[in-house]
Amino acid sequence: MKIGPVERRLRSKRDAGEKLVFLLLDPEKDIKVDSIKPVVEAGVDAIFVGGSLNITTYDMDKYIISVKEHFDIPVIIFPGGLNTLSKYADAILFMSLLNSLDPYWIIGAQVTAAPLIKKLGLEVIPSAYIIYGHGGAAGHIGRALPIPYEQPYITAAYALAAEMLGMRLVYLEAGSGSPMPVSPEAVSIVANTISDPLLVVGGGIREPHIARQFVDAGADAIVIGTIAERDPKKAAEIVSTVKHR
Ligand code: 1GP
Repeated sequence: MKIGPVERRLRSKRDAGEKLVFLLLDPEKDIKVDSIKPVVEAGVDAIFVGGSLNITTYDMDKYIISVKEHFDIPVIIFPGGLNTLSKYADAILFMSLLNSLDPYWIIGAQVTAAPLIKKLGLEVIPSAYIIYGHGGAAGHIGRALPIPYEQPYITAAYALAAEMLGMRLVYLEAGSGSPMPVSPEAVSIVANTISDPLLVVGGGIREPHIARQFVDAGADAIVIGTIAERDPKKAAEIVSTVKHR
């Protein structure tokens, strides 16, 4: 699968030494676009739209249209299932949950989704999704065997396997709203193990210094979601800390 324009843009920023911030918006929570304006304007590079439960394709379409009316940055689907596809997005993280115990989340959903994604004409970013520590709703729904917090080398082995399989983005996920984010040590070990994939870290990032720790450890991008819903001012601080470090 060729690299499309959205991924090219993200990679060229990364290759120029820039660190990236993605804002995750879950249509189920129906966050008003106006409330997250200061967060986006602080320098968010792309908006992820998706979630684990209670989202119809109609919700996805409606929400993405409204996000695109307000902001001129790429909207990327962060899929929670076949119900989260939308032709209005600019791209999709075509993810395999590598540490799921259920083949459905490793390859089953992808087989069903692939022809639909082709029909919708969405840009595909081949991605590995690796669930770590707490795991949150994604870990539960995705039947993950989360990697223990104190075993960063296991995370690195998954990430390396992902790169060897040709995946171009590796997403280390602690789970949305997780009480504990991924360990900076795991991020550093993974960053030193893989060379090409975009390394994305998310789940439980609520403080600027934590975000900073991850990018300093070698993450190319961080994802914030919950903090932008609860405290947009703090979320904007996180964004500017990463963008202007
Ligand atoms: C979840 O990593 C994202 O997939 C964001 O997590 O909601 O905890 O910021 P938070």
